[in-house]
Amino acid sequence: MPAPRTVLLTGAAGGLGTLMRGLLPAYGYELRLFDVAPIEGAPDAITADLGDKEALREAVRGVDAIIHLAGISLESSFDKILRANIEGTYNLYEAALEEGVRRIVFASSNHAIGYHPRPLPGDPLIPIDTPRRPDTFYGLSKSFGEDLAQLYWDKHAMETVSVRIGSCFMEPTSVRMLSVWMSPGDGARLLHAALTAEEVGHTVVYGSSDNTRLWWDLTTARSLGYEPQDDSEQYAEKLVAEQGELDPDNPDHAHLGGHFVTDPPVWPY
Ligand code: NAI
Ligand code: 15L
Repeated sequence: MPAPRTVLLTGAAGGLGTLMRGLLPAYGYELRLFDVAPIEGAPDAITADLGDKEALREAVRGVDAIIHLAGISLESSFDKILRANIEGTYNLYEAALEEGVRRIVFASSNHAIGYHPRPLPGDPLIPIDTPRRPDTFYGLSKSFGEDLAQLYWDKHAMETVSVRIGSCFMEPTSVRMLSVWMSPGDGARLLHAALTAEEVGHTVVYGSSDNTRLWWDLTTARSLGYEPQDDSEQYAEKLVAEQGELDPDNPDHAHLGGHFVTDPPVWPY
């Protein structure tokens, strides 16, 4: 597909949104920013909630594509997840459909499959079609988002790349992250590939760097043209010295989702 020029970036005030605001313009994109939180130094940013359908409709009007990062990014109460991540993502897709936007990149998460046991050294990598096993209401909302994307492709021919992001931060901060980390530079490379690849229909990919300790298979991401440049291994010596290697008998270390599988459920639901 021709490279989109104007891209709506939802969640632009957040951690990943801030990183991508810095990196994506170098690929030639003009970003339109959207977040419920105001963005300092960005007077044109749209400050609105994903529940505001009118604001969403205006935000998507005229853009070539959308990168959808907005939402609650950790476990929360079901009510909050429902409003921001489930209804919010639906509202965005409806606005995009009404305004004729043809391509969305959806920030899914490893927590859609968080209860899956993590591979031990020598085990095969986790394939992209592994059954989903959300570890939280948060992970469940990402699972919903992937299904919503599939429905809008099948019913309306609206394309989505759902990126099951591992951990995208400046540096990995845990031994688990050595396996799932995506450097900001690789994050931008993957988003660019997802925006420009031909005929993606609805494609689900894992979002990680080319980590020595990788847990999942990046073949589908690579098939979009993604060529990761980074490897977390440069941080391994320090992190392992501080934290030790992962212990397979510790449930926080035994699953893809890490501590999300054992964190106490949020109350009230
Ligand atoms: P974040 O929590 O820093 O940013 C999320 C942004 O969404 C915030 O600026 C917040 O104000 C905005 N937001 C929340 N609810 C909203 C609503 N109802 N309407 C409008 N804006 C709303 O999260 P982060 O780390 O930047 O992640 C971005 C996206 O990527 C999230 O969807 C998250 O689930 C996903 N993701 C991130 C990972 C990471 O490593 N950073 C890993 C896996 C998934
Ligand atoms: C996520 O989905 C979260 O949004 C992010 O804050 C990290 O916790 C990441 O997963 C992770 O699994 O490390």
